[in-house]
Amino acid sequence: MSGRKRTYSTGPKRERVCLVGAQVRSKAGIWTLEDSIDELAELVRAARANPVAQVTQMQNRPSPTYLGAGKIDDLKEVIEHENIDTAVFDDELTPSQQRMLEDALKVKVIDRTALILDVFAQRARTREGQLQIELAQTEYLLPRLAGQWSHLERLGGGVGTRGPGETQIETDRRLVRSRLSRVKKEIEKVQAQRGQQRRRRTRDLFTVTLVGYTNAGKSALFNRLTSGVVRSRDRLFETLDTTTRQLFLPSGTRGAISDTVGFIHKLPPIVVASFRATLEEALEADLLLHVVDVSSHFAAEQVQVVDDVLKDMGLGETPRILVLNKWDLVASSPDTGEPDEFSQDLLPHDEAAVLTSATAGWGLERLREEIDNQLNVIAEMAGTVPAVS
Ligand SMILES: Nc1nc2c(ncn2[C@@H]2O[C@H](COP(=O)(O)OP(=O)(O)OP(=O)(O)O)[C@@H](O)[C@H]2O)c(=O)[nH]1
Ligand SMILES: [Mg+2]
Repeated sequence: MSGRKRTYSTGPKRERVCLVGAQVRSKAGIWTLEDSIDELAELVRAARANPVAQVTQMQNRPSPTYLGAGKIDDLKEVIEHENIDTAVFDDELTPSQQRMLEDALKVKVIDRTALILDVFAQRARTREGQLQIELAQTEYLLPRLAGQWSHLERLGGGVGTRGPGETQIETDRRLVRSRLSRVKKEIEKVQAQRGQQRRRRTRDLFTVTLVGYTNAGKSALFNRLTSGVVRSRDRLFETLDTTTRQLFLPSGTRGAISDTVGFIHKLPPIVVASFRATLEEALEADLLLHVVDVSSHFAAEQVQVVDDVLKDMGLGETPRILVLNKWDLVASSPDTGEPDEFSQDLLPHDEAAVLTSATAGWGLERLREEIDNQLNVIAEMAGTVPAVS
């Protein structure tokens, strides 16, 4: 063996990021400021940057400048001391807040929405996914673009104000608007095709959709329940596109099952809107499988986020099974195989729930049976007979 040291290329240098969060005391929900910042750090890593510092503030009322003046000074100090390239804020900033903060901090300022869009942009693989991201990014950009020029607009036209500045505003807006309408048209085309396929597929099949927080194990379960090969990885927003496969159940009932994009705390409305079409599979589902990572410290908070998004989408009443996944990580003796008994305390009383481990293969038969039962109940209520293969 040679004693020579090997050198490894580390790729492009990762940006050094300072995480910035604020929470108004009276508005503190079940997410603490700390939980939210921990998750922001995960998102920053998913965007291939390095969270190296954080500055947070509890506030009595929201500040027009996001942080109070004293905290902004603290933040400046951290930025200098830690050699920070980018400050990432845990909420959506208004265009004027963003400009003000960039002026004050002299580093790049990114908000949670832009960060999530960035992660999505890196993940989008299909044409539809790319278009949806482009739509969301363009919609995010439009008011900010206007903001960049608003100091000129405020001058109100007239002598001395017409010039390259004003022409530039108009040109930029026109360009962005025409891009918006082009992207929307293209998306409509792709969706019309998918709608047709879906109608053909679901005419006589029950449809089941996996929904849940990002990284809960939806794709891993999907692969277990079908012979699918959706990529399942330990990083946020691995899946952006919906994949559908046939599902065969113990009683012979046949259905279609779809894997979908994951949800996250403070999911920007722009993202929900542009992914609504992807989530149409969920909108038309007979049954939802709400997958939860039971090993997460935030499991209860994540369930709440998903319930809220589903309610907002008008899916509050769709029958669902709560799938408590990653059970292997919390089972008391993981080496002894699938536990027959589990603490009932973990299970909510008002919903059907099943414990699973997609990686260890636990609970899958119970899950299939539960899906089967529920679909049969739905069929009875609707007076239809489930398709039998
Ligand atoms: N230990 C353990 N790990 C699991 C289990 N299910 C999934 N995982 C792991 O959790 C990570 C995320 O799984 P995915 O299937 O990609 O999760 P997802 O819900 O599809 O995530 P998004 O597509 O990002 O929304 C992967 O590394 C999986 O291997 C499980 O039951 N036990
Ligand atoms: Mg996935």
